[in-house]
Amino acid sequence: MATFIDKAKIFVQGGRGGNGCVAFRREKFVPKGGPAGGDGGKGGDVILEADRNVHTLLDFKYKRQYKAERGRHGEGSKKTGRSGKDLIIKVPVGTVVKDAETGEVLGDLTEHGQKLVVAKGGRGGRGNAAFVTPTRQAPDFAEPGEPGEERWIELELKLLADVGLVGFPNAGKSTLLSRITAAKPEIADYPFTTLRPILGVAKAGDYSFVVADIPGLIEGAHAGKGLGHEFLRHVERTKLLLHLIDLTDPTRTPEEAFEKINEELKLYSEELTQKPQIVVGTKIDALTDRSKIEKLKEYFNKKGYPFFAISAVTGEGLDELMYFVAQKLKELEKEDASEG
Ligand SMILES: Nc1nc2c(ncn2[C@@H]2O[C@H](COP(=O)(O)OP(=O)(O)OP(=O)(O)O)[C@@H](O)[C@H]2O)c(=O)[nH]1
Ligand SMILES: [Mg+2]
Repeated sequence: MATFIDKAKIFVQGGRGGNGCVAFRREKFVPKGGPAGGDGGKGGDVILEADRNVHTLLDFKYKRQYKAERGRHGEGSKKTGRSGKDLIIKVPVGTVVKDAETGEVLGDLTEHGQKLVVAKGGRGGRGNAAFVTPTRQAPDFAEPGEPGEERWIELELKLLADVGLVGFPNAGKSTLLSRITAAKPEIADYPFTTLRPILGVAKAGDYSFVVADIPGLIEGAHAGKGLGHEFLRHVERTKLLLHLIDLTDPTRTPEEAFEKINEELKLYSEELTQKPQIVVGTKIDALTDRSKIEKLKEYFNKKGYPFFAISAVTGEGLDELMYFVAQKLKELEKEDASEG
């Protein structure tokens, strides 16, 4: 299975507790009434919550500091300060949480809705009303609030690829991966540049998904030609395939390329050909005659496959493709959920 570990390190800090208050009741004719300073409110906790609608740890690369709200200070008339709100951070189901310093596992969020407090808010300080004793009728001091817990934590997620890239060598699979994710696969103008699967996290709007780039397939791969097709097991569990076809390839037509690769997929496993496939014509920046794009679209649509034409070099067509892939994945997820 193509898995890779998505990791993030973030700083979490519980809210500080509010200070206790020093106050005295105001009463007519009494210069100093009884002590009436309320307690400070508790600081908010920082809580992680597993959410099935979050898929990657990508967001944590951009925002690293998470602080819960502080508690309000106590007030006169023995009024306790309001507690700080908890800060709830949504993480993907399957996230393992560790203390970054000690490596201690703090929790394993395996189910939707599961919560883990990673930084407790500080206790509120007691107000002076709390310090009254028989011998000390008018304490003029109160406690400060306690600071919230703080620490660096490490989030770790084992990912399965959602989307697999298939196609002949040189089709532009690795170039596409490098364009839509932060992965840095090797890219070269000779076949079999990619020797083992590489995964990256792609983002379309607020939706992210994992893409697996695999070595190129050739005719006869099932019989061990080229790199064989053993690595196809890495795309077996993906939800959909992007079938990349080099539209500038002089050695075979796009239609032929499509058929040949599908024959190979079928020889590996019938199931693989049942997966939704999106046909992606590549390198359109280098295409001299663009008139064939429309015809190809018609051809593949008629066969029941969506078709997109892109250039991973200039970026043309990528936004549309990524948007479509995200929509499709969301649909497939919904079907999955309704099937239980
Ligand atoms: N002009 C142009 N060239 C591209 C484009 N995408 C990829 N290429 C070139 O095509 C060649 C092959 O690209 P790769 O991304 O390595 O192809 P691959 O499908 O990963 O190949 P293998 O790993 O060997 O299976 C490289 O020279 C790329 O620079 C594109 O959109 N436009
Ligand atoms: Mg490659």
